[in-house]
Amino acid sequence: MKIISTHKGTDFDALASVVAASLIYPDAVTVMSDNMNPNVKAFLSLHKELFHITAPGDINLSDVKTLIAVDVCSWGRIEGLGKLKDRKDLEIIIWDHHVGGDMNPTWKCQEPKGATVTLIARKLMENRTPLTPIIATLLLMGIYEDTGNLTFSSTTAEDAATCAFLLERKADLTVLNSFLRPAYGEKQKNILFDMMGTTLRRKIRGYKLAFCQVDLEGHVGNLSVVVSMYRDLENVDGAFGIFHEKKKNRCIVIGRSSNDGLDIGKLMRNIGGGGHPGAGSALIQSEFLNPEAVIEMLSELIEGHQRSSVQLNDLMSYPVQTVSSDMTMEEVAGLLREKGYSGLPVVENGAMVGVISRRDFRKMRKESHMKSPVKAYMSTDIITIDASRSPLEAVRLMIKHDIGRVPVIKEGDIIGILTRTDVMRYYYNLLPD
Ligand SMILES: [Mn+2]
Repeated sequence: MKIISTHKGTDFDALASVVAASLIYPDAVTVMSDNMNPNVKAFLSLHKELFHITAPGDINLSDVKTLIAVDVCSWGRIEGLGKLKDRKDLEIIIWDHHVGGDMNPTWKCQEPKGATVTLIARKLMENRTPLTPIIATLLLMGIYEDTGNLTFSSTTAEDAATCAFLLERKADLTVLNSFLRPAYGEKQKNILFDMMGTTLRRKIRGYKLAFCQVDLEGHVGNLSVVVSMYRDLENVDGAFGIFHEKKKNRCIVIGRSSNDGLDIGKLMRNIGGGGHPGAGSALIQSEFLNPEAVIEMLSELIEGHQRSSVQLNDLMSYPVQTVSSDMTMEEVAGLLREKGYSGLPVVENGAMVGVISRRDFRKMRKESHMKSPVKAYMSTDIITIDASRSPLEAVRLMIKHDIGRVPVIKEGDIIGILTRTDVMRYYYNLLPD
Protein backbone atom coordinates (compact mmCIF):
# COMPACT_ATOMS: atom_id res chain seq x y z
CA MET A 1 0.00 0.00 0.00
CA LYS A 2 1.17 3.50 -0.89
CA ILE A 3 0.16 6.48 1.19
CA ILE A 4 0.52 10.22 0.73
CA SER A 5 0.75 12.38 3.84
CA THR A 6 1.83 15.81 5.00
CA HIS A 7 2.60 17.89 8.09
CA LYS A 8 0.36 18.54 11.05
CA GLY A 9 -1.11 22.01 11.31
CA THR A 10 -1.94 21.41 7.66
CA ASP A 11 -2.02 24.60 5.61
CA PHE A 12 -3.16 25.08 2.02
CA ASP A 13 0.26 24.34 0.51
CA ALA A 14 0.21 21.01 2.36
CA LEU A 15 -3.34 20.06 1.39
CA ALA A 16 -2.83 21.19 -2.21
CA SER A 17 0.40 19.18 -2.37
CA VAL A 18 -1.39 16.07 -1.11
CA VAL A 19 -4.11 16.48 -3.74
CA ALA A 20 -1.61 17.24 -6.50
CA ALA A 21 0.52 14.24 -5.51
CA SER A 22 -2.54 11.99 -5.69
CA LEU A 23 -2.70 12.86 -9.40
CA ILE A 24 0.89 11.65 -9.82
CA TYR A 25 0.34 8.54 -7.67
CA PRO A 26 -3.27 7.61 -8.41
CA ASP A 27 -2.94 4.29 -6.58
CA ALA A 28 -1.92 5.93 -3.30
CA VAL A 29 -4.24 6.57 -0.36
CA THR A 30 -4.18 10.10 1.07
CA VAL A 31 -3.76 10.02 4.83
CA MET A 32 -4.16 13.11 6.98
CA SER A 33 -4.78 13.71 10.67
CA ASP A 34 -7.38 16.31 11.52
CA ASN A 35 -4.69 18.59 12.98
CA MET A 36 -5.15 21.25 10.29
CA ASN A 37 -5.58 25.01 10.04
CA PRO A 38 -9.17 26.23 10.50
CA ASN A 39 -9.46 27.61 6.96
CA VAL A 40 -8.19 24.33 5.49
CA LYS A 41 -10.75 22.49 7.59
CA ALA A 42 -13.48 24.79 6.30
CA PHE A 43 -12.41 24.19 2.70
CA LEU A 44 -12.37 20.43 3.17
CA SER A 45 -15.74 20.30 4.84
CA LEU A 46 -17.24 22.04 1.80
CA HIS A 47 -15.43 19.85 -0.71
CA LYS A 48 -15.69 16.57 1.16
CA GLU A 49 -16.98 14.52 -1.78
CA LEU A 50 -14.12 15.56 -4.02
CA PHE A 51 -11.17 14.50 -1.93
CA HIS A 52 -10.92 11.10 -0.34
CA ILE A 53 -9.01 11.54 2.85
CA THR A 54 -8.36 8.76 5.28
CA ALA A 55 -7.45 9.22 8.93
CA PRO A 56 -4.19 7.57 10.13
CA GLY A 57 -6.22 5.42 12.54
CA ASP A 58 -8.20 3.91 9.69
CA ILE A 59 -5.31 2.25 7.92
CA ASN A 60 -3.15 -0.66 8.90
CA LEU A 61 0.32 0.87 9.07
CA SER A 62 2.03 -2.51 8.59
CA ASP A 63 0.52 -2.66 5.07
CA VAL A 64 2.29 0.52 4.06
CA LYS A 65 5.14 -0.10 1.63
CA THR A 66 5.60 3.46 0.36
CA LEU A 67 5.22 6.78 2.12
CA ILE A 68 4.99 9.85 -0.11
CA ALA A 69 5.64 12.83 2.17
CA VAL A 70 4.70 16.22 0.75
CA ASP A 71 5.52 19.67 2.19
CA VAL A 72 7.35 17.94 5.03
CA CYS A 73 10.74 16.28 5.52
CA SER A 74 10.98 15.50 9.22
CA TRP A 75 9.19 12.89 11.27
CA GLY A 76 8.48 15.35 14.05
CA ARG A 77 6.03 17.25 11.88
CA ILE A 78 3.99 14.22 10.83
CA GLU A 79 1.13 13.07 13.02
CA GLY A 80 -0.22 9.56 13.44
CA LEU A 81 2.44 7.78 11.36
CA GLY A 82 5.21 7.59 13.96
CA LYS A 83 5.29 3.79 13.80
CA LEU A 84 6.64 3.98 10.25
CA LYS A 85 9.73 5.78 11.45
CA ASP A 86 11.77 2.70 12.33
CA ARG A 87 10.72 0.55 9.37
CA LYS A 88 13.81 -0.42 7.40
CA ASP A 89 11.92 -1.68 4.32
CA LEU A 90 9.81 1.45 3.84
CA GLU A 91 10.17 3.34 0.59
CA ILE A 92 10.08 7.09 1.27
CA ILE A 93 9.44 9.71 -1.40
CA ILE A 94 9.70 13.38 -0.50
CA TRP A 95 8.35 16.43 -2.30
CA ASP A 96 9.20 19.51 -0.29
CA HIS A 97 10.28 23.11 -0.60
CA HIS A 98 12.04 22.86 2.74
CA VAL A 99 15.46 21.29 2.44
CA GLY A 100 17.10 18.99 4.97
CA GLY A 101 15.05 16.81 7.32
CA ASP A 102 15.55 13.45 9.02
CA MET A 103 13.46 11.10 6.86
CA ASN A 104 16.18 9.46 4.74
CA PRO A 105 14.19 9.38 1.52
CA THR A 106 14.61 6.76 -1.20
CA TRP A 107 13.80 9.45 -3.75
CA LYS A 108 13.25 13.16 -3.27
CA CYS A 109 12.44 16.41 -4.99
CA GLN A 110 13.51 19.02 -2.46
CA GLU A 111 14.21 22.51 -3.78
CA PRO A 112 13.87 25.87 -2.10
CA LYS A 113 10.73 27.30 -3.72
CA GLY A 114 7.95 29.49 -2.38
CA ALA A 115 5.60 26.52 -2.18
CA THR A 116 5.73 22.73 -2.48
CA VAL A 117 2.84 22.91 -4.96
CA THR A 118 5.22 24.50 -7.45
CA LEU A 119 7.45 21.41 -7.44
CA ILE A 120 4.58 18.97 -7.85
CA ALA A 121 2.84 21.11 -10.48
CA ARG A 122 6.04 20.94 -12.53
CA LYS A 123 5.48 17.18 -12.81
CA LEU A 124 1.78 17.64 -13.58
CA MET A 125 2.68 19.99 -16.43
CA GLU A 126 5.25 17.51 -17.75
CA ASN A 127 2.67 14.70 -17.64
CA ARG A 128 0.01 16.97 -19.17
CA THR A 129 -2.34 15.88 -16.39
CA PRO A 130 -5.75 17.49 -16.84
CA LEU A 131 -6.76 19.74 -13.93
CA THR A 132 -10.30 20.69 -12.98
CA PRO A 133 -10.89 24.35 -12.00
CA ILE A 134 -11.42 23.25 -8.40
CA ILE A 135 -8.05 21.54 -8.22
CA ALA A 136 -6.39 24.47 -10.00
CA THR A 137 -7.97 26.77 -7.37
CA LEU A 138 -6.70 24.65 -4.48
CA LEU A 139 -3.18 24.53 -5.95
CA LEU A 140 -3.19 28.28 -6.42
CA MET A 141 -4.31 28.75 -2.80
CA GLY A 142 -1.31 26.68 -1.74
CA ILE A 143 1.11 28.92 -3.59
CA TYR A 144 -0.58 32.19 -2.60
CA GLU A 145 -0.68 31.24 1.06
CA ASP A 146 2.92 30.08 1.31
CA THR A 147 4.27 33.05 -0.67
CA GLY A 148 2.02 35.75 0.82
CA ASN A 149 0.49 36.26 -2.64
CA LEU A 150 3.97 36.07 -4.22
CA THR A 151 5.41 38.78 -1.96
CA PHE A 152 7.58 36.75 0.43
CA SER A 153 11.28 36.78 -0.40
CA SER A 154 11.20 32.99 -0.78
CA THR A 155 9.05 33.40 -3.92
CA THR A 156 10.71 32.24 -7.13
CA ALA A 157 9.94 32.92 -10.78
CA GLU A 158 8.73 29.33 -11.06
CA ASP A 159 6.13 29.94 -8.32
CA ALA A 160 4.80 32.89 -10.32
CA ALA A 161 4.86 30.92 -13.56
CA THR A 162 2.92 28.12 -11.88
CA CYS A 163 0.30 30.67 -10.76
CA ALA A 164 -0.06 31.76 -14.39
CA PHE A 165 -0.48 28.12 -15.42
CA LEU A 166 -3.15 27.55 -12.75
CA LEU A 167 -5.05 30.70 -13.72
CA GLU A 168 -5.06 29.41 -17.30
CA ARG A 169 -6.56 26.21 -15.92
CA LYS A 170 -9.38 28.41 -14.55
CA ALA A 171 -8.38 28.71 -10.91
CA ASP A 172 -11.14 30.76 -9.26
CA LEU A 173 -9.93 33.86 -7.39
CA THR A 174 -13.28 34.47 -5.70
CA VAL A 175 -13.23 31.05 -4.07
CA LEU A 176 -9.57 31.53 -3.26
CA ASN A 177 -10.21 34.84 -1.49
CA SER A 178 -13.01 33.49 0.61
CA PHE A 179 -10.80 30.74 2.05
CA LEU A 180 -7.42 32.41 2.19
CA ARG A 181 -8.38 35.18 4.56
CA PRO A 182 -6.56 33.84 7.59
CA ALA A 183 -8.53 33.33 10.75
CA TYR A 184 -8.46 35.98 13.43
CA GLY A 185 -6.04 34.09 15.61
CA GLU A 186 -3.75 34.35 18.60
CA LYS A 187 -1.16 36.52 16.81
CA GLN A 188 -3.77 39.06 15.79
CA LYS A 189 -5.22 39.11 19.30
CA ASN A 190 -1.80 39.78 20.86
CA ILE A 191 -1.12 42.59 18.43
CA LEU A 192 -4.49 44.13 19.17
CA PHE A 193 -3.61 44.16 22.89
CA ASP A 194 -0.25 45.80 22.12
CA MET A 195 -2.02 48.39 19.99
CA MET A 196 -4.47 49.25 22.76
CA GLY A 197 -1.54 49.61 25.15
CA THR A 198 0.25 52.22 23.04
CA THR A 199 -2.77 54.28 22.04
CA LEU A 200 -2.27 57.97 21.64
CA ARG A 201 -5.61 59.78 21.40
CA ARG A 202 -5.96 63.15 19.72
CA LYS A 203 -8.74 65.42 18.63
CA ILE A 204 -7.97 67.17 15.35
CA ARG A 205 -10.45 69.27 13.36
CA GLY A 206 -13.20 67.78 15.49
CA TYR A 207 -12.27 64.18 14.68
CA LYS A 208 -11.57 61.78 17.50
CA LEU A 209 -8.45 59.90 16.48
CA ALA A 210 -6.41 57.04 17.87
CA PHE A 211 -2.84 56.25 16.87
CA CYS A 212 -0.83 53.27 17.98
CA GLN A 213 2.60 51.88 17.21
CA VAL A 214 3.66 48.27 17.44
CA ASP A 215 6.91 46.50 16.60
CA LEU A 216 6.30 43.62 14.23
CA GLU A 217 8.38 40.48 13.96
CA GLY A 218 7.70 38.12 11.11
CA HIS A 219 4.62 37.97 8.98
CA VAL A 220 1.25 38.73 10.52
CA GLY A 221 -1.73 38.28 8.27
CA ASN A 222 -4.92 40.28 8.43
CA LEU A 223 -3.51 43.41 10.04
CA SER A 224 -6.15 45.51 8.33
CA VAL A 225 -8.88 43.51 10.06
CA VAL A 226 -7.08 44.10 13.36
CA VAL A 227 -7.02 47.87 12.72
CA SER A 228 -10.75 47.83 11.97
CA MET A 229 -11.39 46.08 15.23
CA TYR A 230 -9.08 48.52 16.98
CA ARG A 231 -11.10 51.45 15.67
CA ASP A 232 -14.33 49.86 16.91
CA LEU A 233 -12.88 49.23 20.35
CA GLU A 234 -11.36 52.70 20.66
CA ASN A 235 -14.63 54.12 19.37
CA VAL A 236 -12.97 56.87 17.34
CA ASP A 237 -13.61 58.50 13.96
CA GLY A 238 -10.21 57.51 12.67
CA ALA A 239 -7.70 54.89 13.80
CA PHE A 240 -4.13 54.40 12.63
CA GLY A 241 -1.82 51.49 13.25
CA ILE A 242 1.87 52.10 12.69
CA PHE A 243 3.56 48.72 12.44
CA HIS A 244 7.31 48.93 12.61
CA GLU A 245 9.31 46.10 11.05
CA LYS A 246 12.72 47.04 12.39
CA LYS A 247 14.63 44.30 10.62
CA LYS A 248 13.20 45.29 7.27
CA ASN A 249 13.62 49.04 7.91
CA ARG A 250 10.01 49.73 7.19
CA CYS A 251 6.70 50.80 8.61
CA ILE A 252 3.31 49.60 7.50
CA VAL A 253 0.73 52.33 8.15
CA ILE A 254 -2.89 51.21 8.14
CA GLY A 255 -5.81 53.59 8.64
CA ARG A 256 -9.54 53.12 9.06
CA SER A 257 -12.19 55.79 9.41
CA SER A 258 -15.91 56.01 9.95
CA ASN A 259 -15.82 57.74 6.59
CA ASP A 260 -17.56 61.02 7.37
CA GLY A 261 -15.17 63.47 5.81
CA LEU A 262 -11.92 61.96 7.00
CA ASP A 263 -10.56 60.52 3.75
CA ILE A 264 -8.02 57.84 4.66
CA GLY A 265 -7.15 57.03 1.04
CA LYS A 266 -6.25 60.65 0.34
CA LEU A 267 -4.20 60.82 3.52
CA MET A 268 -2.29 57.66 2.58
CA ARG A 269 -1.64 58.92 -0.94
CA ASN A 270 0.12 61.87 0.70
CA ILE A 271 2.63 59.49 2.21
CA GLY A 272 3.03 57.28 -0.84
CA GLY A 273 0.26 54.74 -0.22
CA GLY A 274 -3.36 54.50 -1.26
CA GLY A 275 -6.84 53.35 -0.46
CA HIS A 276 -10.41 54.59 -0.39
CA PRO A 277 -12.12 57.04 1.97
CA GLY A 278 -12.82 54.46 4.68
CA ALA A 279 -9.61 52.47 4.53
CA GLY A 280 -6.07 52.76 3.28
CA SER A 281 -2.48 51.91 3.90
CA ALA A 282 1.06 52.91 3.06
CA LEU A 283 4.46 51.30 3.30
CA ILE A 284 7.26 53.59 4.36
CA GLN A 285 10.69 52.22 3.70
CA SER A 286 13.64 53.88 5.38
CA GLU A 287 16.49 52.83 7.56
CA PHE A 288 15.85 55.87 9.74
CA LEU A 289 12.26 55.11 10.63
CA ASN A 290 10.74 56.67 13.64
CA PRO A 291 7.09 55.75 14.32
CA GLU A 292 6.55 58.89 16.45
CA ALA A 293 7.47 61.03 13.43
CA VAL A 294 4.98 59.09 11.31
CA ILE A 295 2.25 59.86 13.86
CA GLU A 296 3.22 63.55 13.77
CA MET A 297 3.19 63.54 9.99
CA LEU A 298 -0.31 61.99 9.90
CA SER A 299 -1.56 64.49 12.48
CA GLU A 300 -0.17 67.39 10.48
CA LEU A 301 -1.74 66.11 7.29
CA ILE A 302 -5.13 65.80 9.00
CA GLU A 303 -4.75 69.25 10.48
CA GLY A 304 -3.97 70.51 7.00
CA HIS A 305 -1.24 72.89 7.93
CA GLN A 306 2.27 72.81 9.11
CA ARG A 307 2.92 73.71 12.72
CA SER A 308 6.59 73.03 12.52
CA SER A 309 8.98 75.92 12.73
CA VAL A 310 11.44 74.13 10.49
CA GLN A 311 12.13 76.18 7.38
CA LEU A 312 13.07 74.96 3.95
CA ASN A 313 16.38 76.76 4.45
CA ASP A 314 17.21 74.28 7.16
CA LEU A 315 16.54 71.30 4.92
CA MET A 316 17.67 72.22 1.44
CA SER A 317 21.00 71.49 -0.15
CA TYR A 318 23.17 74.30 -1.47
CA PRO A 319 25.01 75.70 -3.33
CA VAL A 320 23.03 74.64 -6.37
CA GLN A 321 24.74 73.38 -9.46
CA THR A 322 23.09 75.00 -12.47
CA VAL A 323 23.84 74.99 -16.18
CA SER A 324 23.59 77.87 -18.58
CA SER A 325 20.97 77.60 -21.33
CA ASP A 326 23.53 77.66 -24.16
CA MET A 327 25.62 74.81 -22.81
CA THR A 328 25.58 71.83 -25.19
CA MET A 329 23.77 68.62 -24.39
CA GLU A 330 27.11 66.85 -24.53
CA GLU A 331 28.56 69.08 -21.81
CA VAL A 332 25.45 68.63 -19.66
CA ALA A 333 25.58 64.85 -20.09
CA GLY A 334 29.15 64.89 -18.86
CA LEU A 335 28.20 66.96 -15.83
CA LEU A 336 25.27 64.72 -14.89
CA ARG A 337 27.47 61.69 -15.18
CA GLU A 338 30.33 63.17 -13.27
CA LYS A 339 28.26 64.50 -10.36
CA GLY A 340 25.71 61.70 -10.33
CA TYR A 341 22.75 64.09 -10.60
CA SER A 342 19.51 63.08 -12.26
CA GLY A 343 18.68 66.64 -13.26
CA LEU A 344 19.85 70.26 -13.11
CA PRO A 345 18.20 73.70 -13.23
CA VAL A 346 18.96 75.72 -16.37
CA VAL A 347 19.60 79.45 -15.97
CA GLU A 348 19.74 82.36 -18.36
CA ASN A 349 20.96 85.75 -17.13
CA GLY A 350 20.71 84.52 -13.57
CA ALA A 351 17.06 83.48 -13.83
CA MET A 352 15.84 79.91 -13.97
CA VAL A 353 14.37 79.07 -17.38
CA GLY A 354 14.06 75.30 -17.27
CA VAL A 355 15.20 71.96 -15.95
CA ILE A 356 17.26 69.41 -17.83
CA SER A 357 17.03 65.83 -16.62
CA ARG A 358 18.27 62.48 -17.77
CA ARG A 359 14.95 61.61 -19.34
CA ASP A 360 15.15 64.67 -21.64
CA PHE A 361 18.03 62.95 -23.42
CA ARG A 362 15.56 60.45 -24.81
CA LYS A 363 14.04 63.21 -26.93
CA MET A 364 17.21 63.34 -29.06
CA ARG A 365 17.07 61.43 -32.30
CA LYS A 366 20.55 61.86 -33.77
CA GLU A 367 24.08 61.77 -32.46
CA SER A 368 24.59 65.31 -33.82
CA HIS A 369 21.91 66.59 -31.43
CA MET A 370 24.47 66.27 -28.68
CA LYS A 371 25.90 69.55 -30.01
CA SER A 372 22.58 71.37 -29.60
CA PRO A 373 22.13 73.81 -26.73
CA VAL A 374 20.39 72.52 -23.62
CA LYS A 375 17.53 74.98 -24.07
CA ALA A 376 16.32 72.94 -27.08
CA TYR A 377 15.61 69.89 -24.92
CA MET A 378 15.07 71.21 -21.39
CA SER A 379 11.67 71.07 -19.84
CA THR A 380 10.25 74.53 -19.31
CA ASP A 381 7.62 73.41 -16.82
CA ILE A 382 9.35 74.86 -13.85
CA ILE A 383 8.18 73.80 -10.45
CA THR A 384 9.83 75.77 -7.69
CA ILE A 385 8.98 76.52 -4.11
CA ASP A 386 9.33 79.75 -2.23
CA ALA A 387 11.68 79.59 0.74
CA SER A 388 8.89 80.74 3.05
CA ARG A 389 6.84 77.58 2.44
CA SER A 390 6.73 74.61 4.82
CA PRO A 391 8.31 71.18 4.37
CA LEU A 392 4.81 69.68 4.16
CA GLU A 393 3.96 71.90 1.20
CA ALA A 394 7.18 70.83 -0.47
CA VAL A 395 6.23 67.17 0.00
CA ARG A 396 2.82 67.77 -1.53
CA LEU A 397 4.38 69.54 -4.50
CA MET A 398 6.79 66.66 -5.09
CA ILE A 399 4.02 64.10 -4.94
CA LYS A 400 1.64 66.13 -7.10
CA HIS A 401 4.18 66.67 -9.89
CA ASP A 402 6.08 63.42 -9.37
CA ILE A 403 9.42 65.14 -9.01
CA GLY A 404 12.30 64.29 -6.74
CA ARG A 405 13.84 67.77 -6.41
CA VAL A 406 12.47 71.27 -6.18
CA PRO A 407 14.55 74.44 -6.49
CA VAL A 408 14.00 76.80 -3.55
CA ILE A 409 13.52 80.42 -4.58
CA LYS A 410 14.01 83.56 -2.58
CA GLU A 411 13.31 86.95 -4.21
CA GLY A 412 13.67 85.40 -7.66
CA ASP A 413 17.00 83.67 -7.03
CA ILE A 414 17.61 79.98 -6.60
CA ILE A 415 19.04 79.68 -3.12
CA GLY A 416 19.01 75.92 -2.81
CA ILE A 417 17.49 72.70 -3.93
CA LEU A 418 15.25 70.45 -1.89
CA THR A 419 15.37 66.74 -2.58
CA ARG A 420 13.18 63.88 -1.43
CA THR A 421 15.98 62.77 0.84
CA ASP A 422 16.11 66.21 2.49
CA VAL A 423 12.41 66.09 3.25
CA MET A 424 12.52 62.53 4.50
CA ARG A 425 15.35 63.47 6.81
CA TYR A 426 13.01 66.01 8.37
CA TYR A 427 10.15 63.54 8.80
CA TYR A 428 12.40 60.98 10.38
CA ASN A 429 13.82 63.48 12.84
CA LEU A 430 17.33 63.35 11.51
CA LEU A 431 18.01 67.04 11.51
CA PRO A 432 21.29 67.99 13.11
CA ASP A 433 20.58 69.85 16.36
MN1 LIG B 1 4.66 24.71 2.40
